[in-house]
Amino acid sequence: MNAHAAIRPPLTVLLASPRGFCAGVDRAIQIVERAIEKFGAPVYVRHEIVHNRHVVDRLKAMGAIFVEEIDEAPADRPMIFSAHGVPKSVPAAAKAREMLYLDATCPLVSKVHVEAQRHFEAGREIVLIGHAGHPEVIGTMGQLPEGTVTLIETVEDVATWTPKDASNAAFVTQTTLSVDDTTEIIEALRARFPGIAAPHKEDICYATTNRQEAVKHLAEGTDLVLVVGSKNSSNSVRLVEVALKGGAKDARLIDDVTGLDFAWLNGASRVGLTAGASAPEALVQGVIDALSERYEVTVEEVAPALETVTFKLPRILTA
Ligand code: 0O3
Ligand code: SF4
Repeated sequence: MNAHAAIRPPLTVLLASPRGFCAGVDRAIQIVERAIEKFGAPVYVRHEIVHNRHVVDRLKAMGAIFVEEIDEAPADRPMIFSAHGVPKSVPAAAKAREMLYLDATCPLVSKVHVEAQRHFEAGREIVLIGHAGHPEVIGTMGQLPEGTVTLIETVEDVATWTPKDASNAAFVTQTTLSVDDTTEIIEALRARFPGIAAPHKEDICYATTNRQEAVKHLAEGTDLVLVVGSKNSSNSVRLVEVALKGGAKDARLIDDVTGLDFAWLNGASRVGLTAGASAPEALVQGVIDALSERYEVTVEEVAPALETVTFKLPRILTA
């Protein structure tokens, strides 16, 4: 051991598991990679395939071009829709332009689209619990005619929703919300509309639930929780909130190790570490490596759930 190593202070890193890529993100990234392999570069992607700067930069280097709307791309190149889902008007426009398109919408987001459609066909008035302006919310609302889905963001919003027939209402949710905040909103909805039609289980997906659960298990008593993820990643931002609510003294979202300010660790002995569903594992390891250069790090995995979910790729890419 050299002299420098001998004076490193001890630091326990509580490493959340599961963390990082979920099955929907893994599938979406593979769709872009395989499409480049099959069709050659460039392939176009509508919106960031997932909300992670590193993922997007890597795919750009491989030959993906990211656009916000399909008319920014030529009609004769493949177009991929992001994991967050798209309004129905988007595939319709792609068909009208005779584009080859691949839908990387997570199957669990598509499931919510189907639920919303079923409620609509059953004549129910629908609320979507979610965050305004998020692409998943735009995609889910865009499954149905404009004005037929009302967005609710908070418990306060519940009081202002006045369906024409209070006995014939339904709700669906964004997949990446805070489980606890959403429970409060659903309780408020049920208190006002006792018969409101609800998802079988809930629309918050398994990956969101498990990542939040793991952070809850480790947050109490930590000096700092680091969440690896990009600022526009809703599920990653939720992990910071869950850590703070769960008792962490501080919690920060960082894109990668370069976002880590060691001043946050002054006096710290227990640090939590996790990653949002769109953040690559190598970035987490980069943080552990950087911490290990300054501290005598002991990594303890906190793993309240095991994940085995995988999703199939579209047939056109596997044939
Ligand atoms: O929805 P969110 O901003 O969390 O999106 P990310 O960071 O790309 O993570 C994947 C989640 C998703 C595609 C929708 O559920
Ligand atoms: Fe699918 Fe959930 Fe991942 Fe979103 S967070 S892509 S819904 S598995």
